[in-house]
Amino acid sequence: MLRLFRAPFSTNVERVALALAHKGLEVESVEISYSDRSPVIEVSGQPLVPVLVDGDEVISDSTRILRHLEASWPDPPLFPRDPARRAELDVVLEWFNEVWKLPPNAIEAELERDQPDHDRIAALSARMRGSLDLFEDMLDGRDHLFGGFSAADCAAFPFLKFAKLRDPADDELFHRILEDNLRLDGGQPRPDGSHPRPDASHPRLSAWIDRVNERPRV
Ligand SMILES: N[C@@H](CCC(=O)N[C@@H](CS)C(=O)NCC(=O)O)C(=O)O
Repeated sequence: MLRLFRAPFSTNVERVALALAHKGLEVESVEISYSDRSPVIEVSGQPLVPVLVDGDEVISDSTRILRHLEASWPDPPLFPRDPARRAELDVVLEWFNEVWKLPPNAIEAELERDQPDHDRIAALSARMRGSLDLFEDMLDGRDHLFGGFSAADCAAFPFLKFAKLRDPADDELFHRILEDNLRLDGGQPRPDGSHPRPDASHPRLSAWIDRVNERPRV
C-alpha cells in the first residue's frame, strides 16, 4: 500500500492526488498540520509535503513523485512515450517550477516584510497576469496543456485554479496571492462601464480549470 503524507489545501499535494487518481492508485493518507511536521521529518528527513512512501522507497517533492509514479505504473501515461515530446514536457515542468513560481513566491516574501515594496509587487503581479496568455495559447486546439491529460496539467492546475476557484476555508497567504494576481477578471471594463464575463479574457484557460477540476483526486 502506498502512503501519502499530505496537508490541507496543499498545492503540491494536489498535483500528486490528481496523478494517483489518474493512474487508479489508492493510498493510505497521513494528514499532517503545518504546526507539527515531525511525522514528515521523521519519514523523509525534510519538512515539506507531499511525501510518498512506496515500500522501502521514500520520495519527497511532487515532481519527483510524478516521475516515480510514471516509472512504476506507466499506464495510463502522464508523460509522452516519444523521447522528444517527453523532453518538451520536462522543459515545461522545469519552467513552471523554477520560473513561473518565482513571482508569487517573491510577492509573498515582499508582503511579509515590514515595509513591502509596492512597485516591485506591481511588477511581479504584471508578470503573473501576463503568464495567463501563455496558458491560453497552450490550450489552442487542445483540451489539456500538453495534448492529453498529463503531468503538465497535474503540476500547473493546483496553482492556476486560483484564477477562478478558492475554498473559502483556505486562508493561506500564498493562495490569496495567486487568487489576487491571476484573477480572470475579463480585462478592461466596457465603454458603458459594465464588466465582461469573468472568463471572457481567457476562455480556454477558464474551461480548462473547470475541466481539470472535475477530475478525481485520491
Ligand atoms: N518542491 C516541493 C515543494 C513542497 C512544498 O513547498 N510543500 C508545501 C505545501 S504545498 C509545504 O509543505 N509547506 C509547508 C511550509 O512551507 O510551511 C514539491 O514540489 O513538493
